[in-house]
Amino acid sequence: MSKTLKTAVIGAALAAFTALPMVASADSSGTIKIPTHNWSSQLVGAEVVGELFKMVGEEIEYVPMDSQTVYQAMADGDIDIVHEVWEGAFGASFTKSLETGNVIDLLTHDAVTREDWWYPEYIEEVCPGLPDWKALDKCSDMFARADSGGKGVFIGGPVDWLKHDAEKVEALGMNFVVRNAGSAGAIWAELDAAAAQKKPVVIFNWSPNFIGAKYAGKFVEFPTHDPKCTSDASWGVNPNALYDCGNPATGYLKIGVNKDFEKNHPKAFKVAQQMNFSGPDIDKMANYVDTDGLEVPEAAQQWLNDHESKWKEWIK
Ligand code: TMO
Repeated sequence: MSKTLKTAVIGAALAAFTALPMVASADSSGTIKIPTHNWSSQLVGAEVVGELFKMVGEEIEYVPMDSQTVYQAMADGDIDIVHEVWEGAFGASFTKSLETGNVIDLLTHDAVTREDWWYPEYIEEVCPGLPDWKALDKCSDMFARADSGGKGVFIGGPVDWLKHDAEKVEALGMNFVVRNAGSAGAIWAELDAAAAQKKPVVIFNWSPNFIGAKYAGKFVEFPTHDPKCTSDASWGVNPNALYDCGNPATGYLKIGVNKDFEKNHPKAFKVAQQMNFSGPDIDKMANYVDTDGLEVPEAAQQWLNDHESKWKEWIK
């Protein structure tokens, strides 16, 4: 058999195998299922977590997955661990999964997180009053595009990050429209294109992330987040609407695991209990990929090489 034909046959066999219905719940003889999502620090961190689990003798498998439905998948036992639970984007879905009793809130990383509208600092020269959201709204014309009907354009993240930006625009009566980027890379492309010509642009961004090192910029200050903002319409500046506020400015970053993770994978569970990513850890994981151009596995290796004294403690 020729080499290419052999590869094709093996490929077909693999495809048939992976098409089998997936058996729910990872048993102790099985592999640890780690989800992968659509932003760089998560992809690199997933690889780091997987490498650490391998070091203690576990088998792992990466499962590309929607970043909201992963919480139900973790409750169902199809996913073992979510190592980057961002409060702003995923707090609601995570809380719901905890309420099933099948997911454990394992720990909170040192990294403090924020996810919200963000602009490069040069815009302050032409739009006075920033970072206040009302000032941004007064400057909405500057952010308009040929096809936005005179409204400012906000470049939002992929829809699975579920940021309720359109609801926020509506609740606050802003003269903006939301355009969801298809990927994190598409957001950076919008920013790069605008920054090259010092043109106004307002995008979804988050911290920790690589972008602060590349461009100075600030988050837009919306009315301060309160849990009631997303559950009680009467709360806030608009008494008839939810989402009339910013996202949490000091959000958590957590690890969640399936409730049987400890029983099924005791060695990995011990490692997971010791893990702790700082803000700079998350920054660097993103930066290796988005600025330095490393592939995800290389970026993970780079992080491991540079932080050996840290993770050695976790796998003791
Ligand atoms: C979900 N994210 C961290 C990209 O805001």
